[in-house]
Amino acid sequence: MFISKSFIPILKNNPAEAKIKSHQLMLRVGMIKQSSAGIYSWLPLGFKVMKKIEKIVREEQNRIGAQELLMPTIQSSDIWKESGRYDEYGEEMLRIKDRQNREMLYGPTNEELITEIFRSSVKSYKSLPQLLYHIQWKFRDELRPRFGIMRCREFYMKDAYSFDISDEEALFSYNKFFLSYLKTFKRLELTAIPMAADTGPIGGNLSHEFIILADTGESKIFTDKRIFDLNSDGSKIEKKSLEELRKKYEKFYAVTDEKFNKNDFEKKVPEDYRLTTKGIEVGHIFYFGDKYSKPLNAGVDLPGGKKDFVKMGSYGVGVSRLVGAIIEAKYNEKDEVMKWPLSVAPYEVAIIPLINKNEASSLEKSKNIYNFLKNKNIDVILDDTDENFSSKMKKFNLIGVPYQILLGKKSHGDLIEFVEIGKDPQSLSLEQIVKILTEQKENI
Ligand code: 5CA
Repeated sequence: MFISKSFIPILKNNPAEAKIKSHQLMLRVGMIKQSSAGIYSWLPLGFKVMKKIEKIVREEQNRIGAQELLMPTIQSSDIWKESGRYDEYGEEMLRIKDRQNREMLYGPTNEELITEIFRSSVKSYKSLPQLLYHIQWKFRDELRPRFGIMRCREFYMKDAYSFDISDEEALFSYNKFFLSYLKTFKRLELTAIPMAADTGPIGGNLSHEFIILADTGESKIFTDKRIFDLNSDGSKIEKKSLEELRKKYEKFYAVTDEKFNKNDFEKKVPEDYRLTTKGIEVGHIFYFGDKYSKPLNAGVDLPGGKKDFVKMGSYGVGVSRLVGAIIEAKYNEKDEVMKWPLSVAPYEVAIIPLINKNEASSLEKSKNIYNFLKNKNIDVILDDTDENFSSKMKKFNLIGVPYQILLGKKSHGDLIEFVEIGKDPQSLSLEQIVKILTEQKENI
């Protein structure tokens, strides 16, 4: 992409209405535009990041054997009446009437609809387990939408649902998602900690929120610091290995506000390891047994001929919220610099030439480099405007493209000035640059 042809409407200053850095930055560099309260258009730069996040989320769902489908955004109220949640859900649900005066709604979540799909075709335990997911827009008429896309009304969510024959099998499914979430957030270069959490309107009695630390987060958390040193390395997708993984995490006290108990906290966590802080919920998993399968009558034949309701769980990732959450985690406030993880960066490398009357060849040279990198499958953007060098650099530091090629005075001959944001510049050949980028990408 050449910046002169791109649609990246950058603002000169931070918009006054934005209170936290992710909201400020997303408006400032033209990633999103508010269309009405809590509802946003995703402009090319923001959309690109979100799509890259979505791809990683999808890959990690597929890896544990979940199958993707797509349910509609608009649902009939009938199934919600069957489950009893139509009245329960309250004003957060956007209710709509069609021309036949039928009660419809814009889905805030999909437990009912997926159960209805399941019950219409699965009849035997032989077809279980089933792990199904989709990535779709949701609408929740939040009382106080705020912080841009962090708490908005229309948002993009990955929601998965598991169907199993018994509690034991269902917990195996739950643990698969537990692992998959740890892997997903790691690939996004986030440390997301699973914390025992309340289940709210989704229900059930086993639930973990995946939370990343941030002062601007809306979740209050109480945790043992040692949980930050854990990882999922070596875990296999088998019952015992996944059970051990979850136990390894659950050994440490880590809970959200609603689950907090002062006595437990002080008893279980030595003083030096106690951390009370705030975080952003980027994912939430639930186990709720037959809460939906029973009222919706979703049962299967068991081996002995008896019938039972399937045991279900649901598993959400806030795909659009993650765009803001990554900014909150990665933005360097002191230097006013953003650095996207390479895995989701809107562009992987920016070519920033110094273009002035005396250096007409600089643009030519940068176009050659651009084509060379494109051919190597590197996602590159070239700043071909005639802005001065330092304002170009400032702009890219805000956009957060993690690598920059600076074709200024320090690049001569075959040696090019190459910078990874936050690190010292290096003088490298184009081949060396490609090697670095390709190797980095292989690790994602
Ligand atoms: N059905 C379940 C799991 S599939 C469910 O809806 N869970 S949830 O309510 O916890 O939402 C899942 C994720 O969506 C949350 O962890 C959060 O990251 C994201 N999310 C929820 N509400 C909003 C909102 N108003 N704005 C942006 N993201 C949201």
